[in-house]
Amino acid sequence: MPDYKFRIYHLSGALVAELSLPSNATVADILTNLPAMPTGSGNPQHVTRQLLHQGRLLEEGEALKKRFCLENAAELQLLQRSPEVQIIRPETSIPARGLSVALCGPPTAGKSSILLRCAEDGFNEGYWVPATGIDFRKVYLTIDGEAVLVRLWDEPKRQEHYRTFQPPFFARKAALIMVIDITSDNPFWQVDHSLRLIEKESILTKVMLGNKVDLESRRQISQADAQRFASERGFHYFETSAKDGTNVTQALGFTVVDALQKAERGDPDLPRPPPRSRESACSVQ
Ligand SMILES: Nc1nc2c(ncn2[C@@H]2O[C@H](COP(=O)(O)OP(=O)(O)OP(=O)(O)O)[C@@H](O)[C@H]2O)c(=O)[nH]1
Ligand SMILES: [Mg+2]
Repeated sequence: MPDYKFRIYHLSGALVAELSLPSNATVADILTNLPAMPTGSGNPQHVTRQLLHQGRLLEEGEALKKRFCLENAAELQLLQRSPEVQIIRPETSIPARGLSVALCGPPTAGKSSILLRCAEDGFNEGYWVPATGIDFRKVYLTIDGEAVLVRLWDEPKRQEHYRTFQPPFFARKAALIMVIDITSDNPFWQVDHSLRLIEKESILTKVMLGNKVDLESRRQISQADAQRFASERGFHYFETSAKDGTNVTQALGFTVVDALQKAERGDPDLPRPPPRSRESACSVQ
């Protein structure tokens, strides 16, 4: 049986790809084989993609053989869009879903400042030390209009990790946001050590923030080098400023959408989602 040939176009008419796929392939196989789209901003971005054939939306599981049995070539249109993410203050609706996200990283990289930017859209010039050692804030997002509660945890000082009365900091977190300081001459201090601490945890998504980009003239590490370090360790990389807010919402939104999508997909390689929490009908930690 010959392969099927597909030409995929943007709605603008620009050609996206030409593919040859075996007759037992599905619509999902076409989507998987499409090239990644440039994001423009340089930041990672989630894109939802769907295909149209002669004006009809195709289901992902649809078999190509059944759909195109009379043809050996077809033209399809690609629909794609990014989820719209906003931080909402104050809470305006009851979130349907919730998850816990851990902020961690070297001292003074800006973890507490990222937390404050997310929770209150504020910034402190001085060091900001949480009174209790461990701090967490509730941050409400909307993703395409759906409210999501993010429990954002600030990493305690190192010695707090080892206090016996506290549960391990990284346990039951859906995602990890590692903050590094691009103006530091040792920006990756203890990053690999932290990664060893989370080896056994159910972390779905890892994001690294190269923070303090408002201090560009004091930059010690190039974006390309930081990006390479991050992706070698399985992190998505953003450059942020907790001071002026650059990319903070985008990075948090990406983290949350990615973790929720992975939890929903229920990939067999991923840890099972934990039980439902009180405030959430469909919750992952
Ligand atoms: N210019 C600039 N300064 C920042 C930024 N983020 C944090 N800072 C400053 O960096 C210092 C440390 O910030 P924190 O948020 O306390 O850093 P941290 O990672 O929580 O530090 P520890 O909890 O002590 O490990 C403070 O003086 C902040 O004002 C940023 O994006 N730009
Ligand atoms: Mg702090």
